[in-house]
Parts: sequence; structure tokens; C-alpha cells
Amino acid sequence: MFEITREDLGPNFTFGAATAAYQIEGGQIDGRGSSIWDTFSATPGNVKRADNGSVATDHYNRWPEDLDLVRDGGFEAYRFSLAWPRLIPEGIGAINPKGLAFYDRLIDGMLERGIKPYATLYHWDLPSALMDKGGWMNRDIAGWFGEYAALVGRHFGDRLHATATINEPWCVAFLSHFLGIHAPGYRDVRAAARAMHHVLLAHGTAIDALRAEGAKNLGIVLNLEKAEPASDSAEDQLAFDYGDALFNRWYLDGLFKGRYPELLTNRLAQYLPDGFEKDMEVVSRPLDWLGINYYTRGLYKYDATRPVFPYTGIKGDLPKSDLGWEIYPKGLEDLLVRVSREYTKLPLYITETGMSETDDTRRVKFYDSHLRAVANAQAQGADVRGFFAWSLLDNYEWAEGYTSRFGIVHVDYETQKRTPKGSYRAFQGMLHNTR
Ligand code: IFM
Repeated sequence: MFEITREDLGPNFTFGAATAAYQIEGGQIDGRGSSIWDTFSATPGNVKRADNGSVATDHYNRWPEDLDLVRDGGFEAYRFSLAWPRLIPEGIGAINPKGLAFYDRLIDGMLERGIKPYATLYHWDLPSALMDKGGWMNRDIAGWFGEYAALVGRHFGDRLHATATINEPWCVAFLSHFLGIHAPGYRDVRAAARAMHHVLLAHGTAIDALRAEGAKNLGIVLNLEKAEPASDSAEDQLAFDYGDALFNRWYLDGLFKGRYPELLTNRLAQYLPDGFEKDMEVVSRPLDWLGINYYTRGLYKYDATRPVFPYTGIKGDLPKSDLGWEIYPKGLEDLLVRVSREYTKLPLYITETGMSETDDTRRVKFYDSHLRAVANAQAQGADVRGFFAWSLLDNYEWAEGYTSRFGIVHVDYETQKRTPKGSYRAFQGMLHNTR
């Protein structure tokens, strides 16, 4: 059980659980188009055991049971994503009525259960047909994404409590186009620089499109880390500066200051799209809230042998999850205070946090300590309004396949049986005040 109580987070704090379409839905039928994760996972070497999302947790069929779990856990909100290729199979053009019908059922199912829908438009399942045209490397993606956002705003907007454009633009751009770990698996600095800008341009374009359709309460979800230098040396300080700029400041500065960190625009000058500066007004469109996904810290050590960015990320000596990610609740506290002091007074939501772990007693402690970190940040003035556990269910953890379990509910992938874990019971106890 948790030591923290719901009262510690304030009277109007929203608790929720989060998932994403490709990681849970399966249901690759009824006109759903192909996504880059279908082809990336079908390519040898990209994903452990070549696992893919074709069945996942079969949420496409089992969603009523999953929404019951959200409600019975005492969560008042559910964060989910819409699959672009389910709604517009080719990414642009013809709309799939069965895709609309699925999200109609899902959203209405939330409302019937008294759960607030927090939608995300893009959680990484880019339609393959758009990848054929260059995907995030093609500036036209801003218009394609705007068209998709308009559809969502028009059809679902009045039933959505909140809508985020993009989940984790760093992953969309850098992890997927420079580090090559996620689809489409590029390892190319020019591809990365273009994606880094286009993902934010598409975000701003989608905000305009959603607003034009009357959708309200709009935001974006950033994955941010507590970046730190490996030592006090001037070299490691520079390494930290690069790491922090790439992971955190590119997105925060772009969205809230309307410019990118000079350190990076200088370093990437020859690779960035021409005239990107003219887009910064769209990139920095006003928002209604900011979502932050927090998992760990980044520890940066100078490494002159590395091309482009002179650092390497190293492992520190904090306790780790079974994926080797350091557990650092104080980092969340510091990060929230930093964002609210240096960037924005908008309401902040922890749209994801959690850990990959089979020993669920560690997960209970993880959540308890991270909720405490949020309360500490609130006490220092950060306007944090909500907290979403990642994830409601064990699910498809991208390049890790099904080997990594982040759920507060266990899923037996043979039978699809859901079994609440101790961490789910801890939330339930706190939220129903039955500890
Ligand atoms: O599973 C992912 C999720 O899709 C995005 N944020 C991080 C999670 C854990 O890696």
C-alpha cells in the first residue's frame, strides 16, 4: 500500500492510467492500414523475439473489461491514443468508418463509466504510406498531421476531456532517426534534424486544426529527464549541456520560447530544414496544459570520439528497474520545479511514469515515492494537476517486445487474462480511501 494519501496531492488532482494504441489494441482488421511498427517489427533484429503488435493485449475486443479496470481502480481519467492508420489507413485521404466506430465505442464507454478521456493523436504508429513519402523527414507531414487532427477534432472533440498532439517528440525524432532504436530505425543526423523540427511543426499545425474544429483543452506530451553531468569537470559540464539540450531544451525552448537552443542549431546547421526559424511561431502556439512523461535521469560524460555530439550517456549508481533505468524520484521533483520556474505556468500533468519490473512490491514503492516527489514539487510552486500510471496493462514495450512489463495489471498473453497487481490495489486503496 502507499504511504502517500490522495489529500497530499490536493483536492482537484486527477489520477489516471495510460496506454497507447499499438501497444495494446491488436485488431489489425476492419480496414486498419499498415503502420511503421508493423514493418519495423517484421524486420529481423529490430525487436526482441520479433514480437509485434498484431494481437497485443487484444484491447480492440476487450476494451469494456479494460475500462472496467480503470473505473474499479478508482481512476477518474484514462489516457489512450488513437491509431492514425485505423482512422485514415493511407495517412491522408479516405477515412475508415470502422475505425471511427471503434473509437466512438471506446470514448462512449469511458463516458458511460464516468472516466474522462485524455486522447493522444500520435503515439508512434505512423501510417506506412506516409513513411513511403519520407515520414517525419518530409515537411509535408505538418499538413498530413493537421488533416488527421482536424478529423479527430471534428468527430470526437466534444467528447474528449483533453487532447495531446504528439507523445514524446524526442522518441519520434531522435530515438527513431538518430539512434535507430525505434521505427523507422534511421541512424542519420540529417534525418534526425529534420524530424526534430517537423515533429514540432506538425504539433503546432495540429493545435491550429484542433482549435479550428472547436476542440478544447489541448496540449503535448514530452518525455523529459533529469539531466546531470557525470562529474564537476568542465568537459562533463559540456556533455551535460548537449544531453540536456537534445533531450529537454529542444522541445521546451521550442514550445515555450519559440526558439531552439543555439548549441544545437549551430551544431546541426547544415542538416536542419532551410528557413526553419520562420516556423517557430507555429511551433510555439499557446497550449492549455503540458504533459510530462518521466522515468529516469540522464547522466552525461564527455566523449570527444563521438561524432556530432561529444558525449556518452552512462549508468549511475542509483537502484535500477529491470530495464536498467535508474530510479530517481528526486529527479522528478527537480524537473517539475524547473519546468514551472523556467518555462511555463501552465497546468502540468504527469502523463506517464512507472517501471518495468516483475517484482511488483518495487513498483508500489516506485509510485509512492514519485507521488511524493509530485507533492514536494507542488509545495515549491509547480502547478501539477494530475498523475497517470504507465501503464494500465502489461503491453508491447516496443523494441523490448513483450519481455518488459510496465503494467499495474498483469496480462497473460496466452489467455489474455487480466490480473490486478499489488500496485493496482495500492492505487485502488488510496483512491477509494480504503487503506
Ligand atoms: O512504453 C513506453 C510508452 O510507449 C512511451 N513512454 C515510455 C514507456 C516505457 O518505455
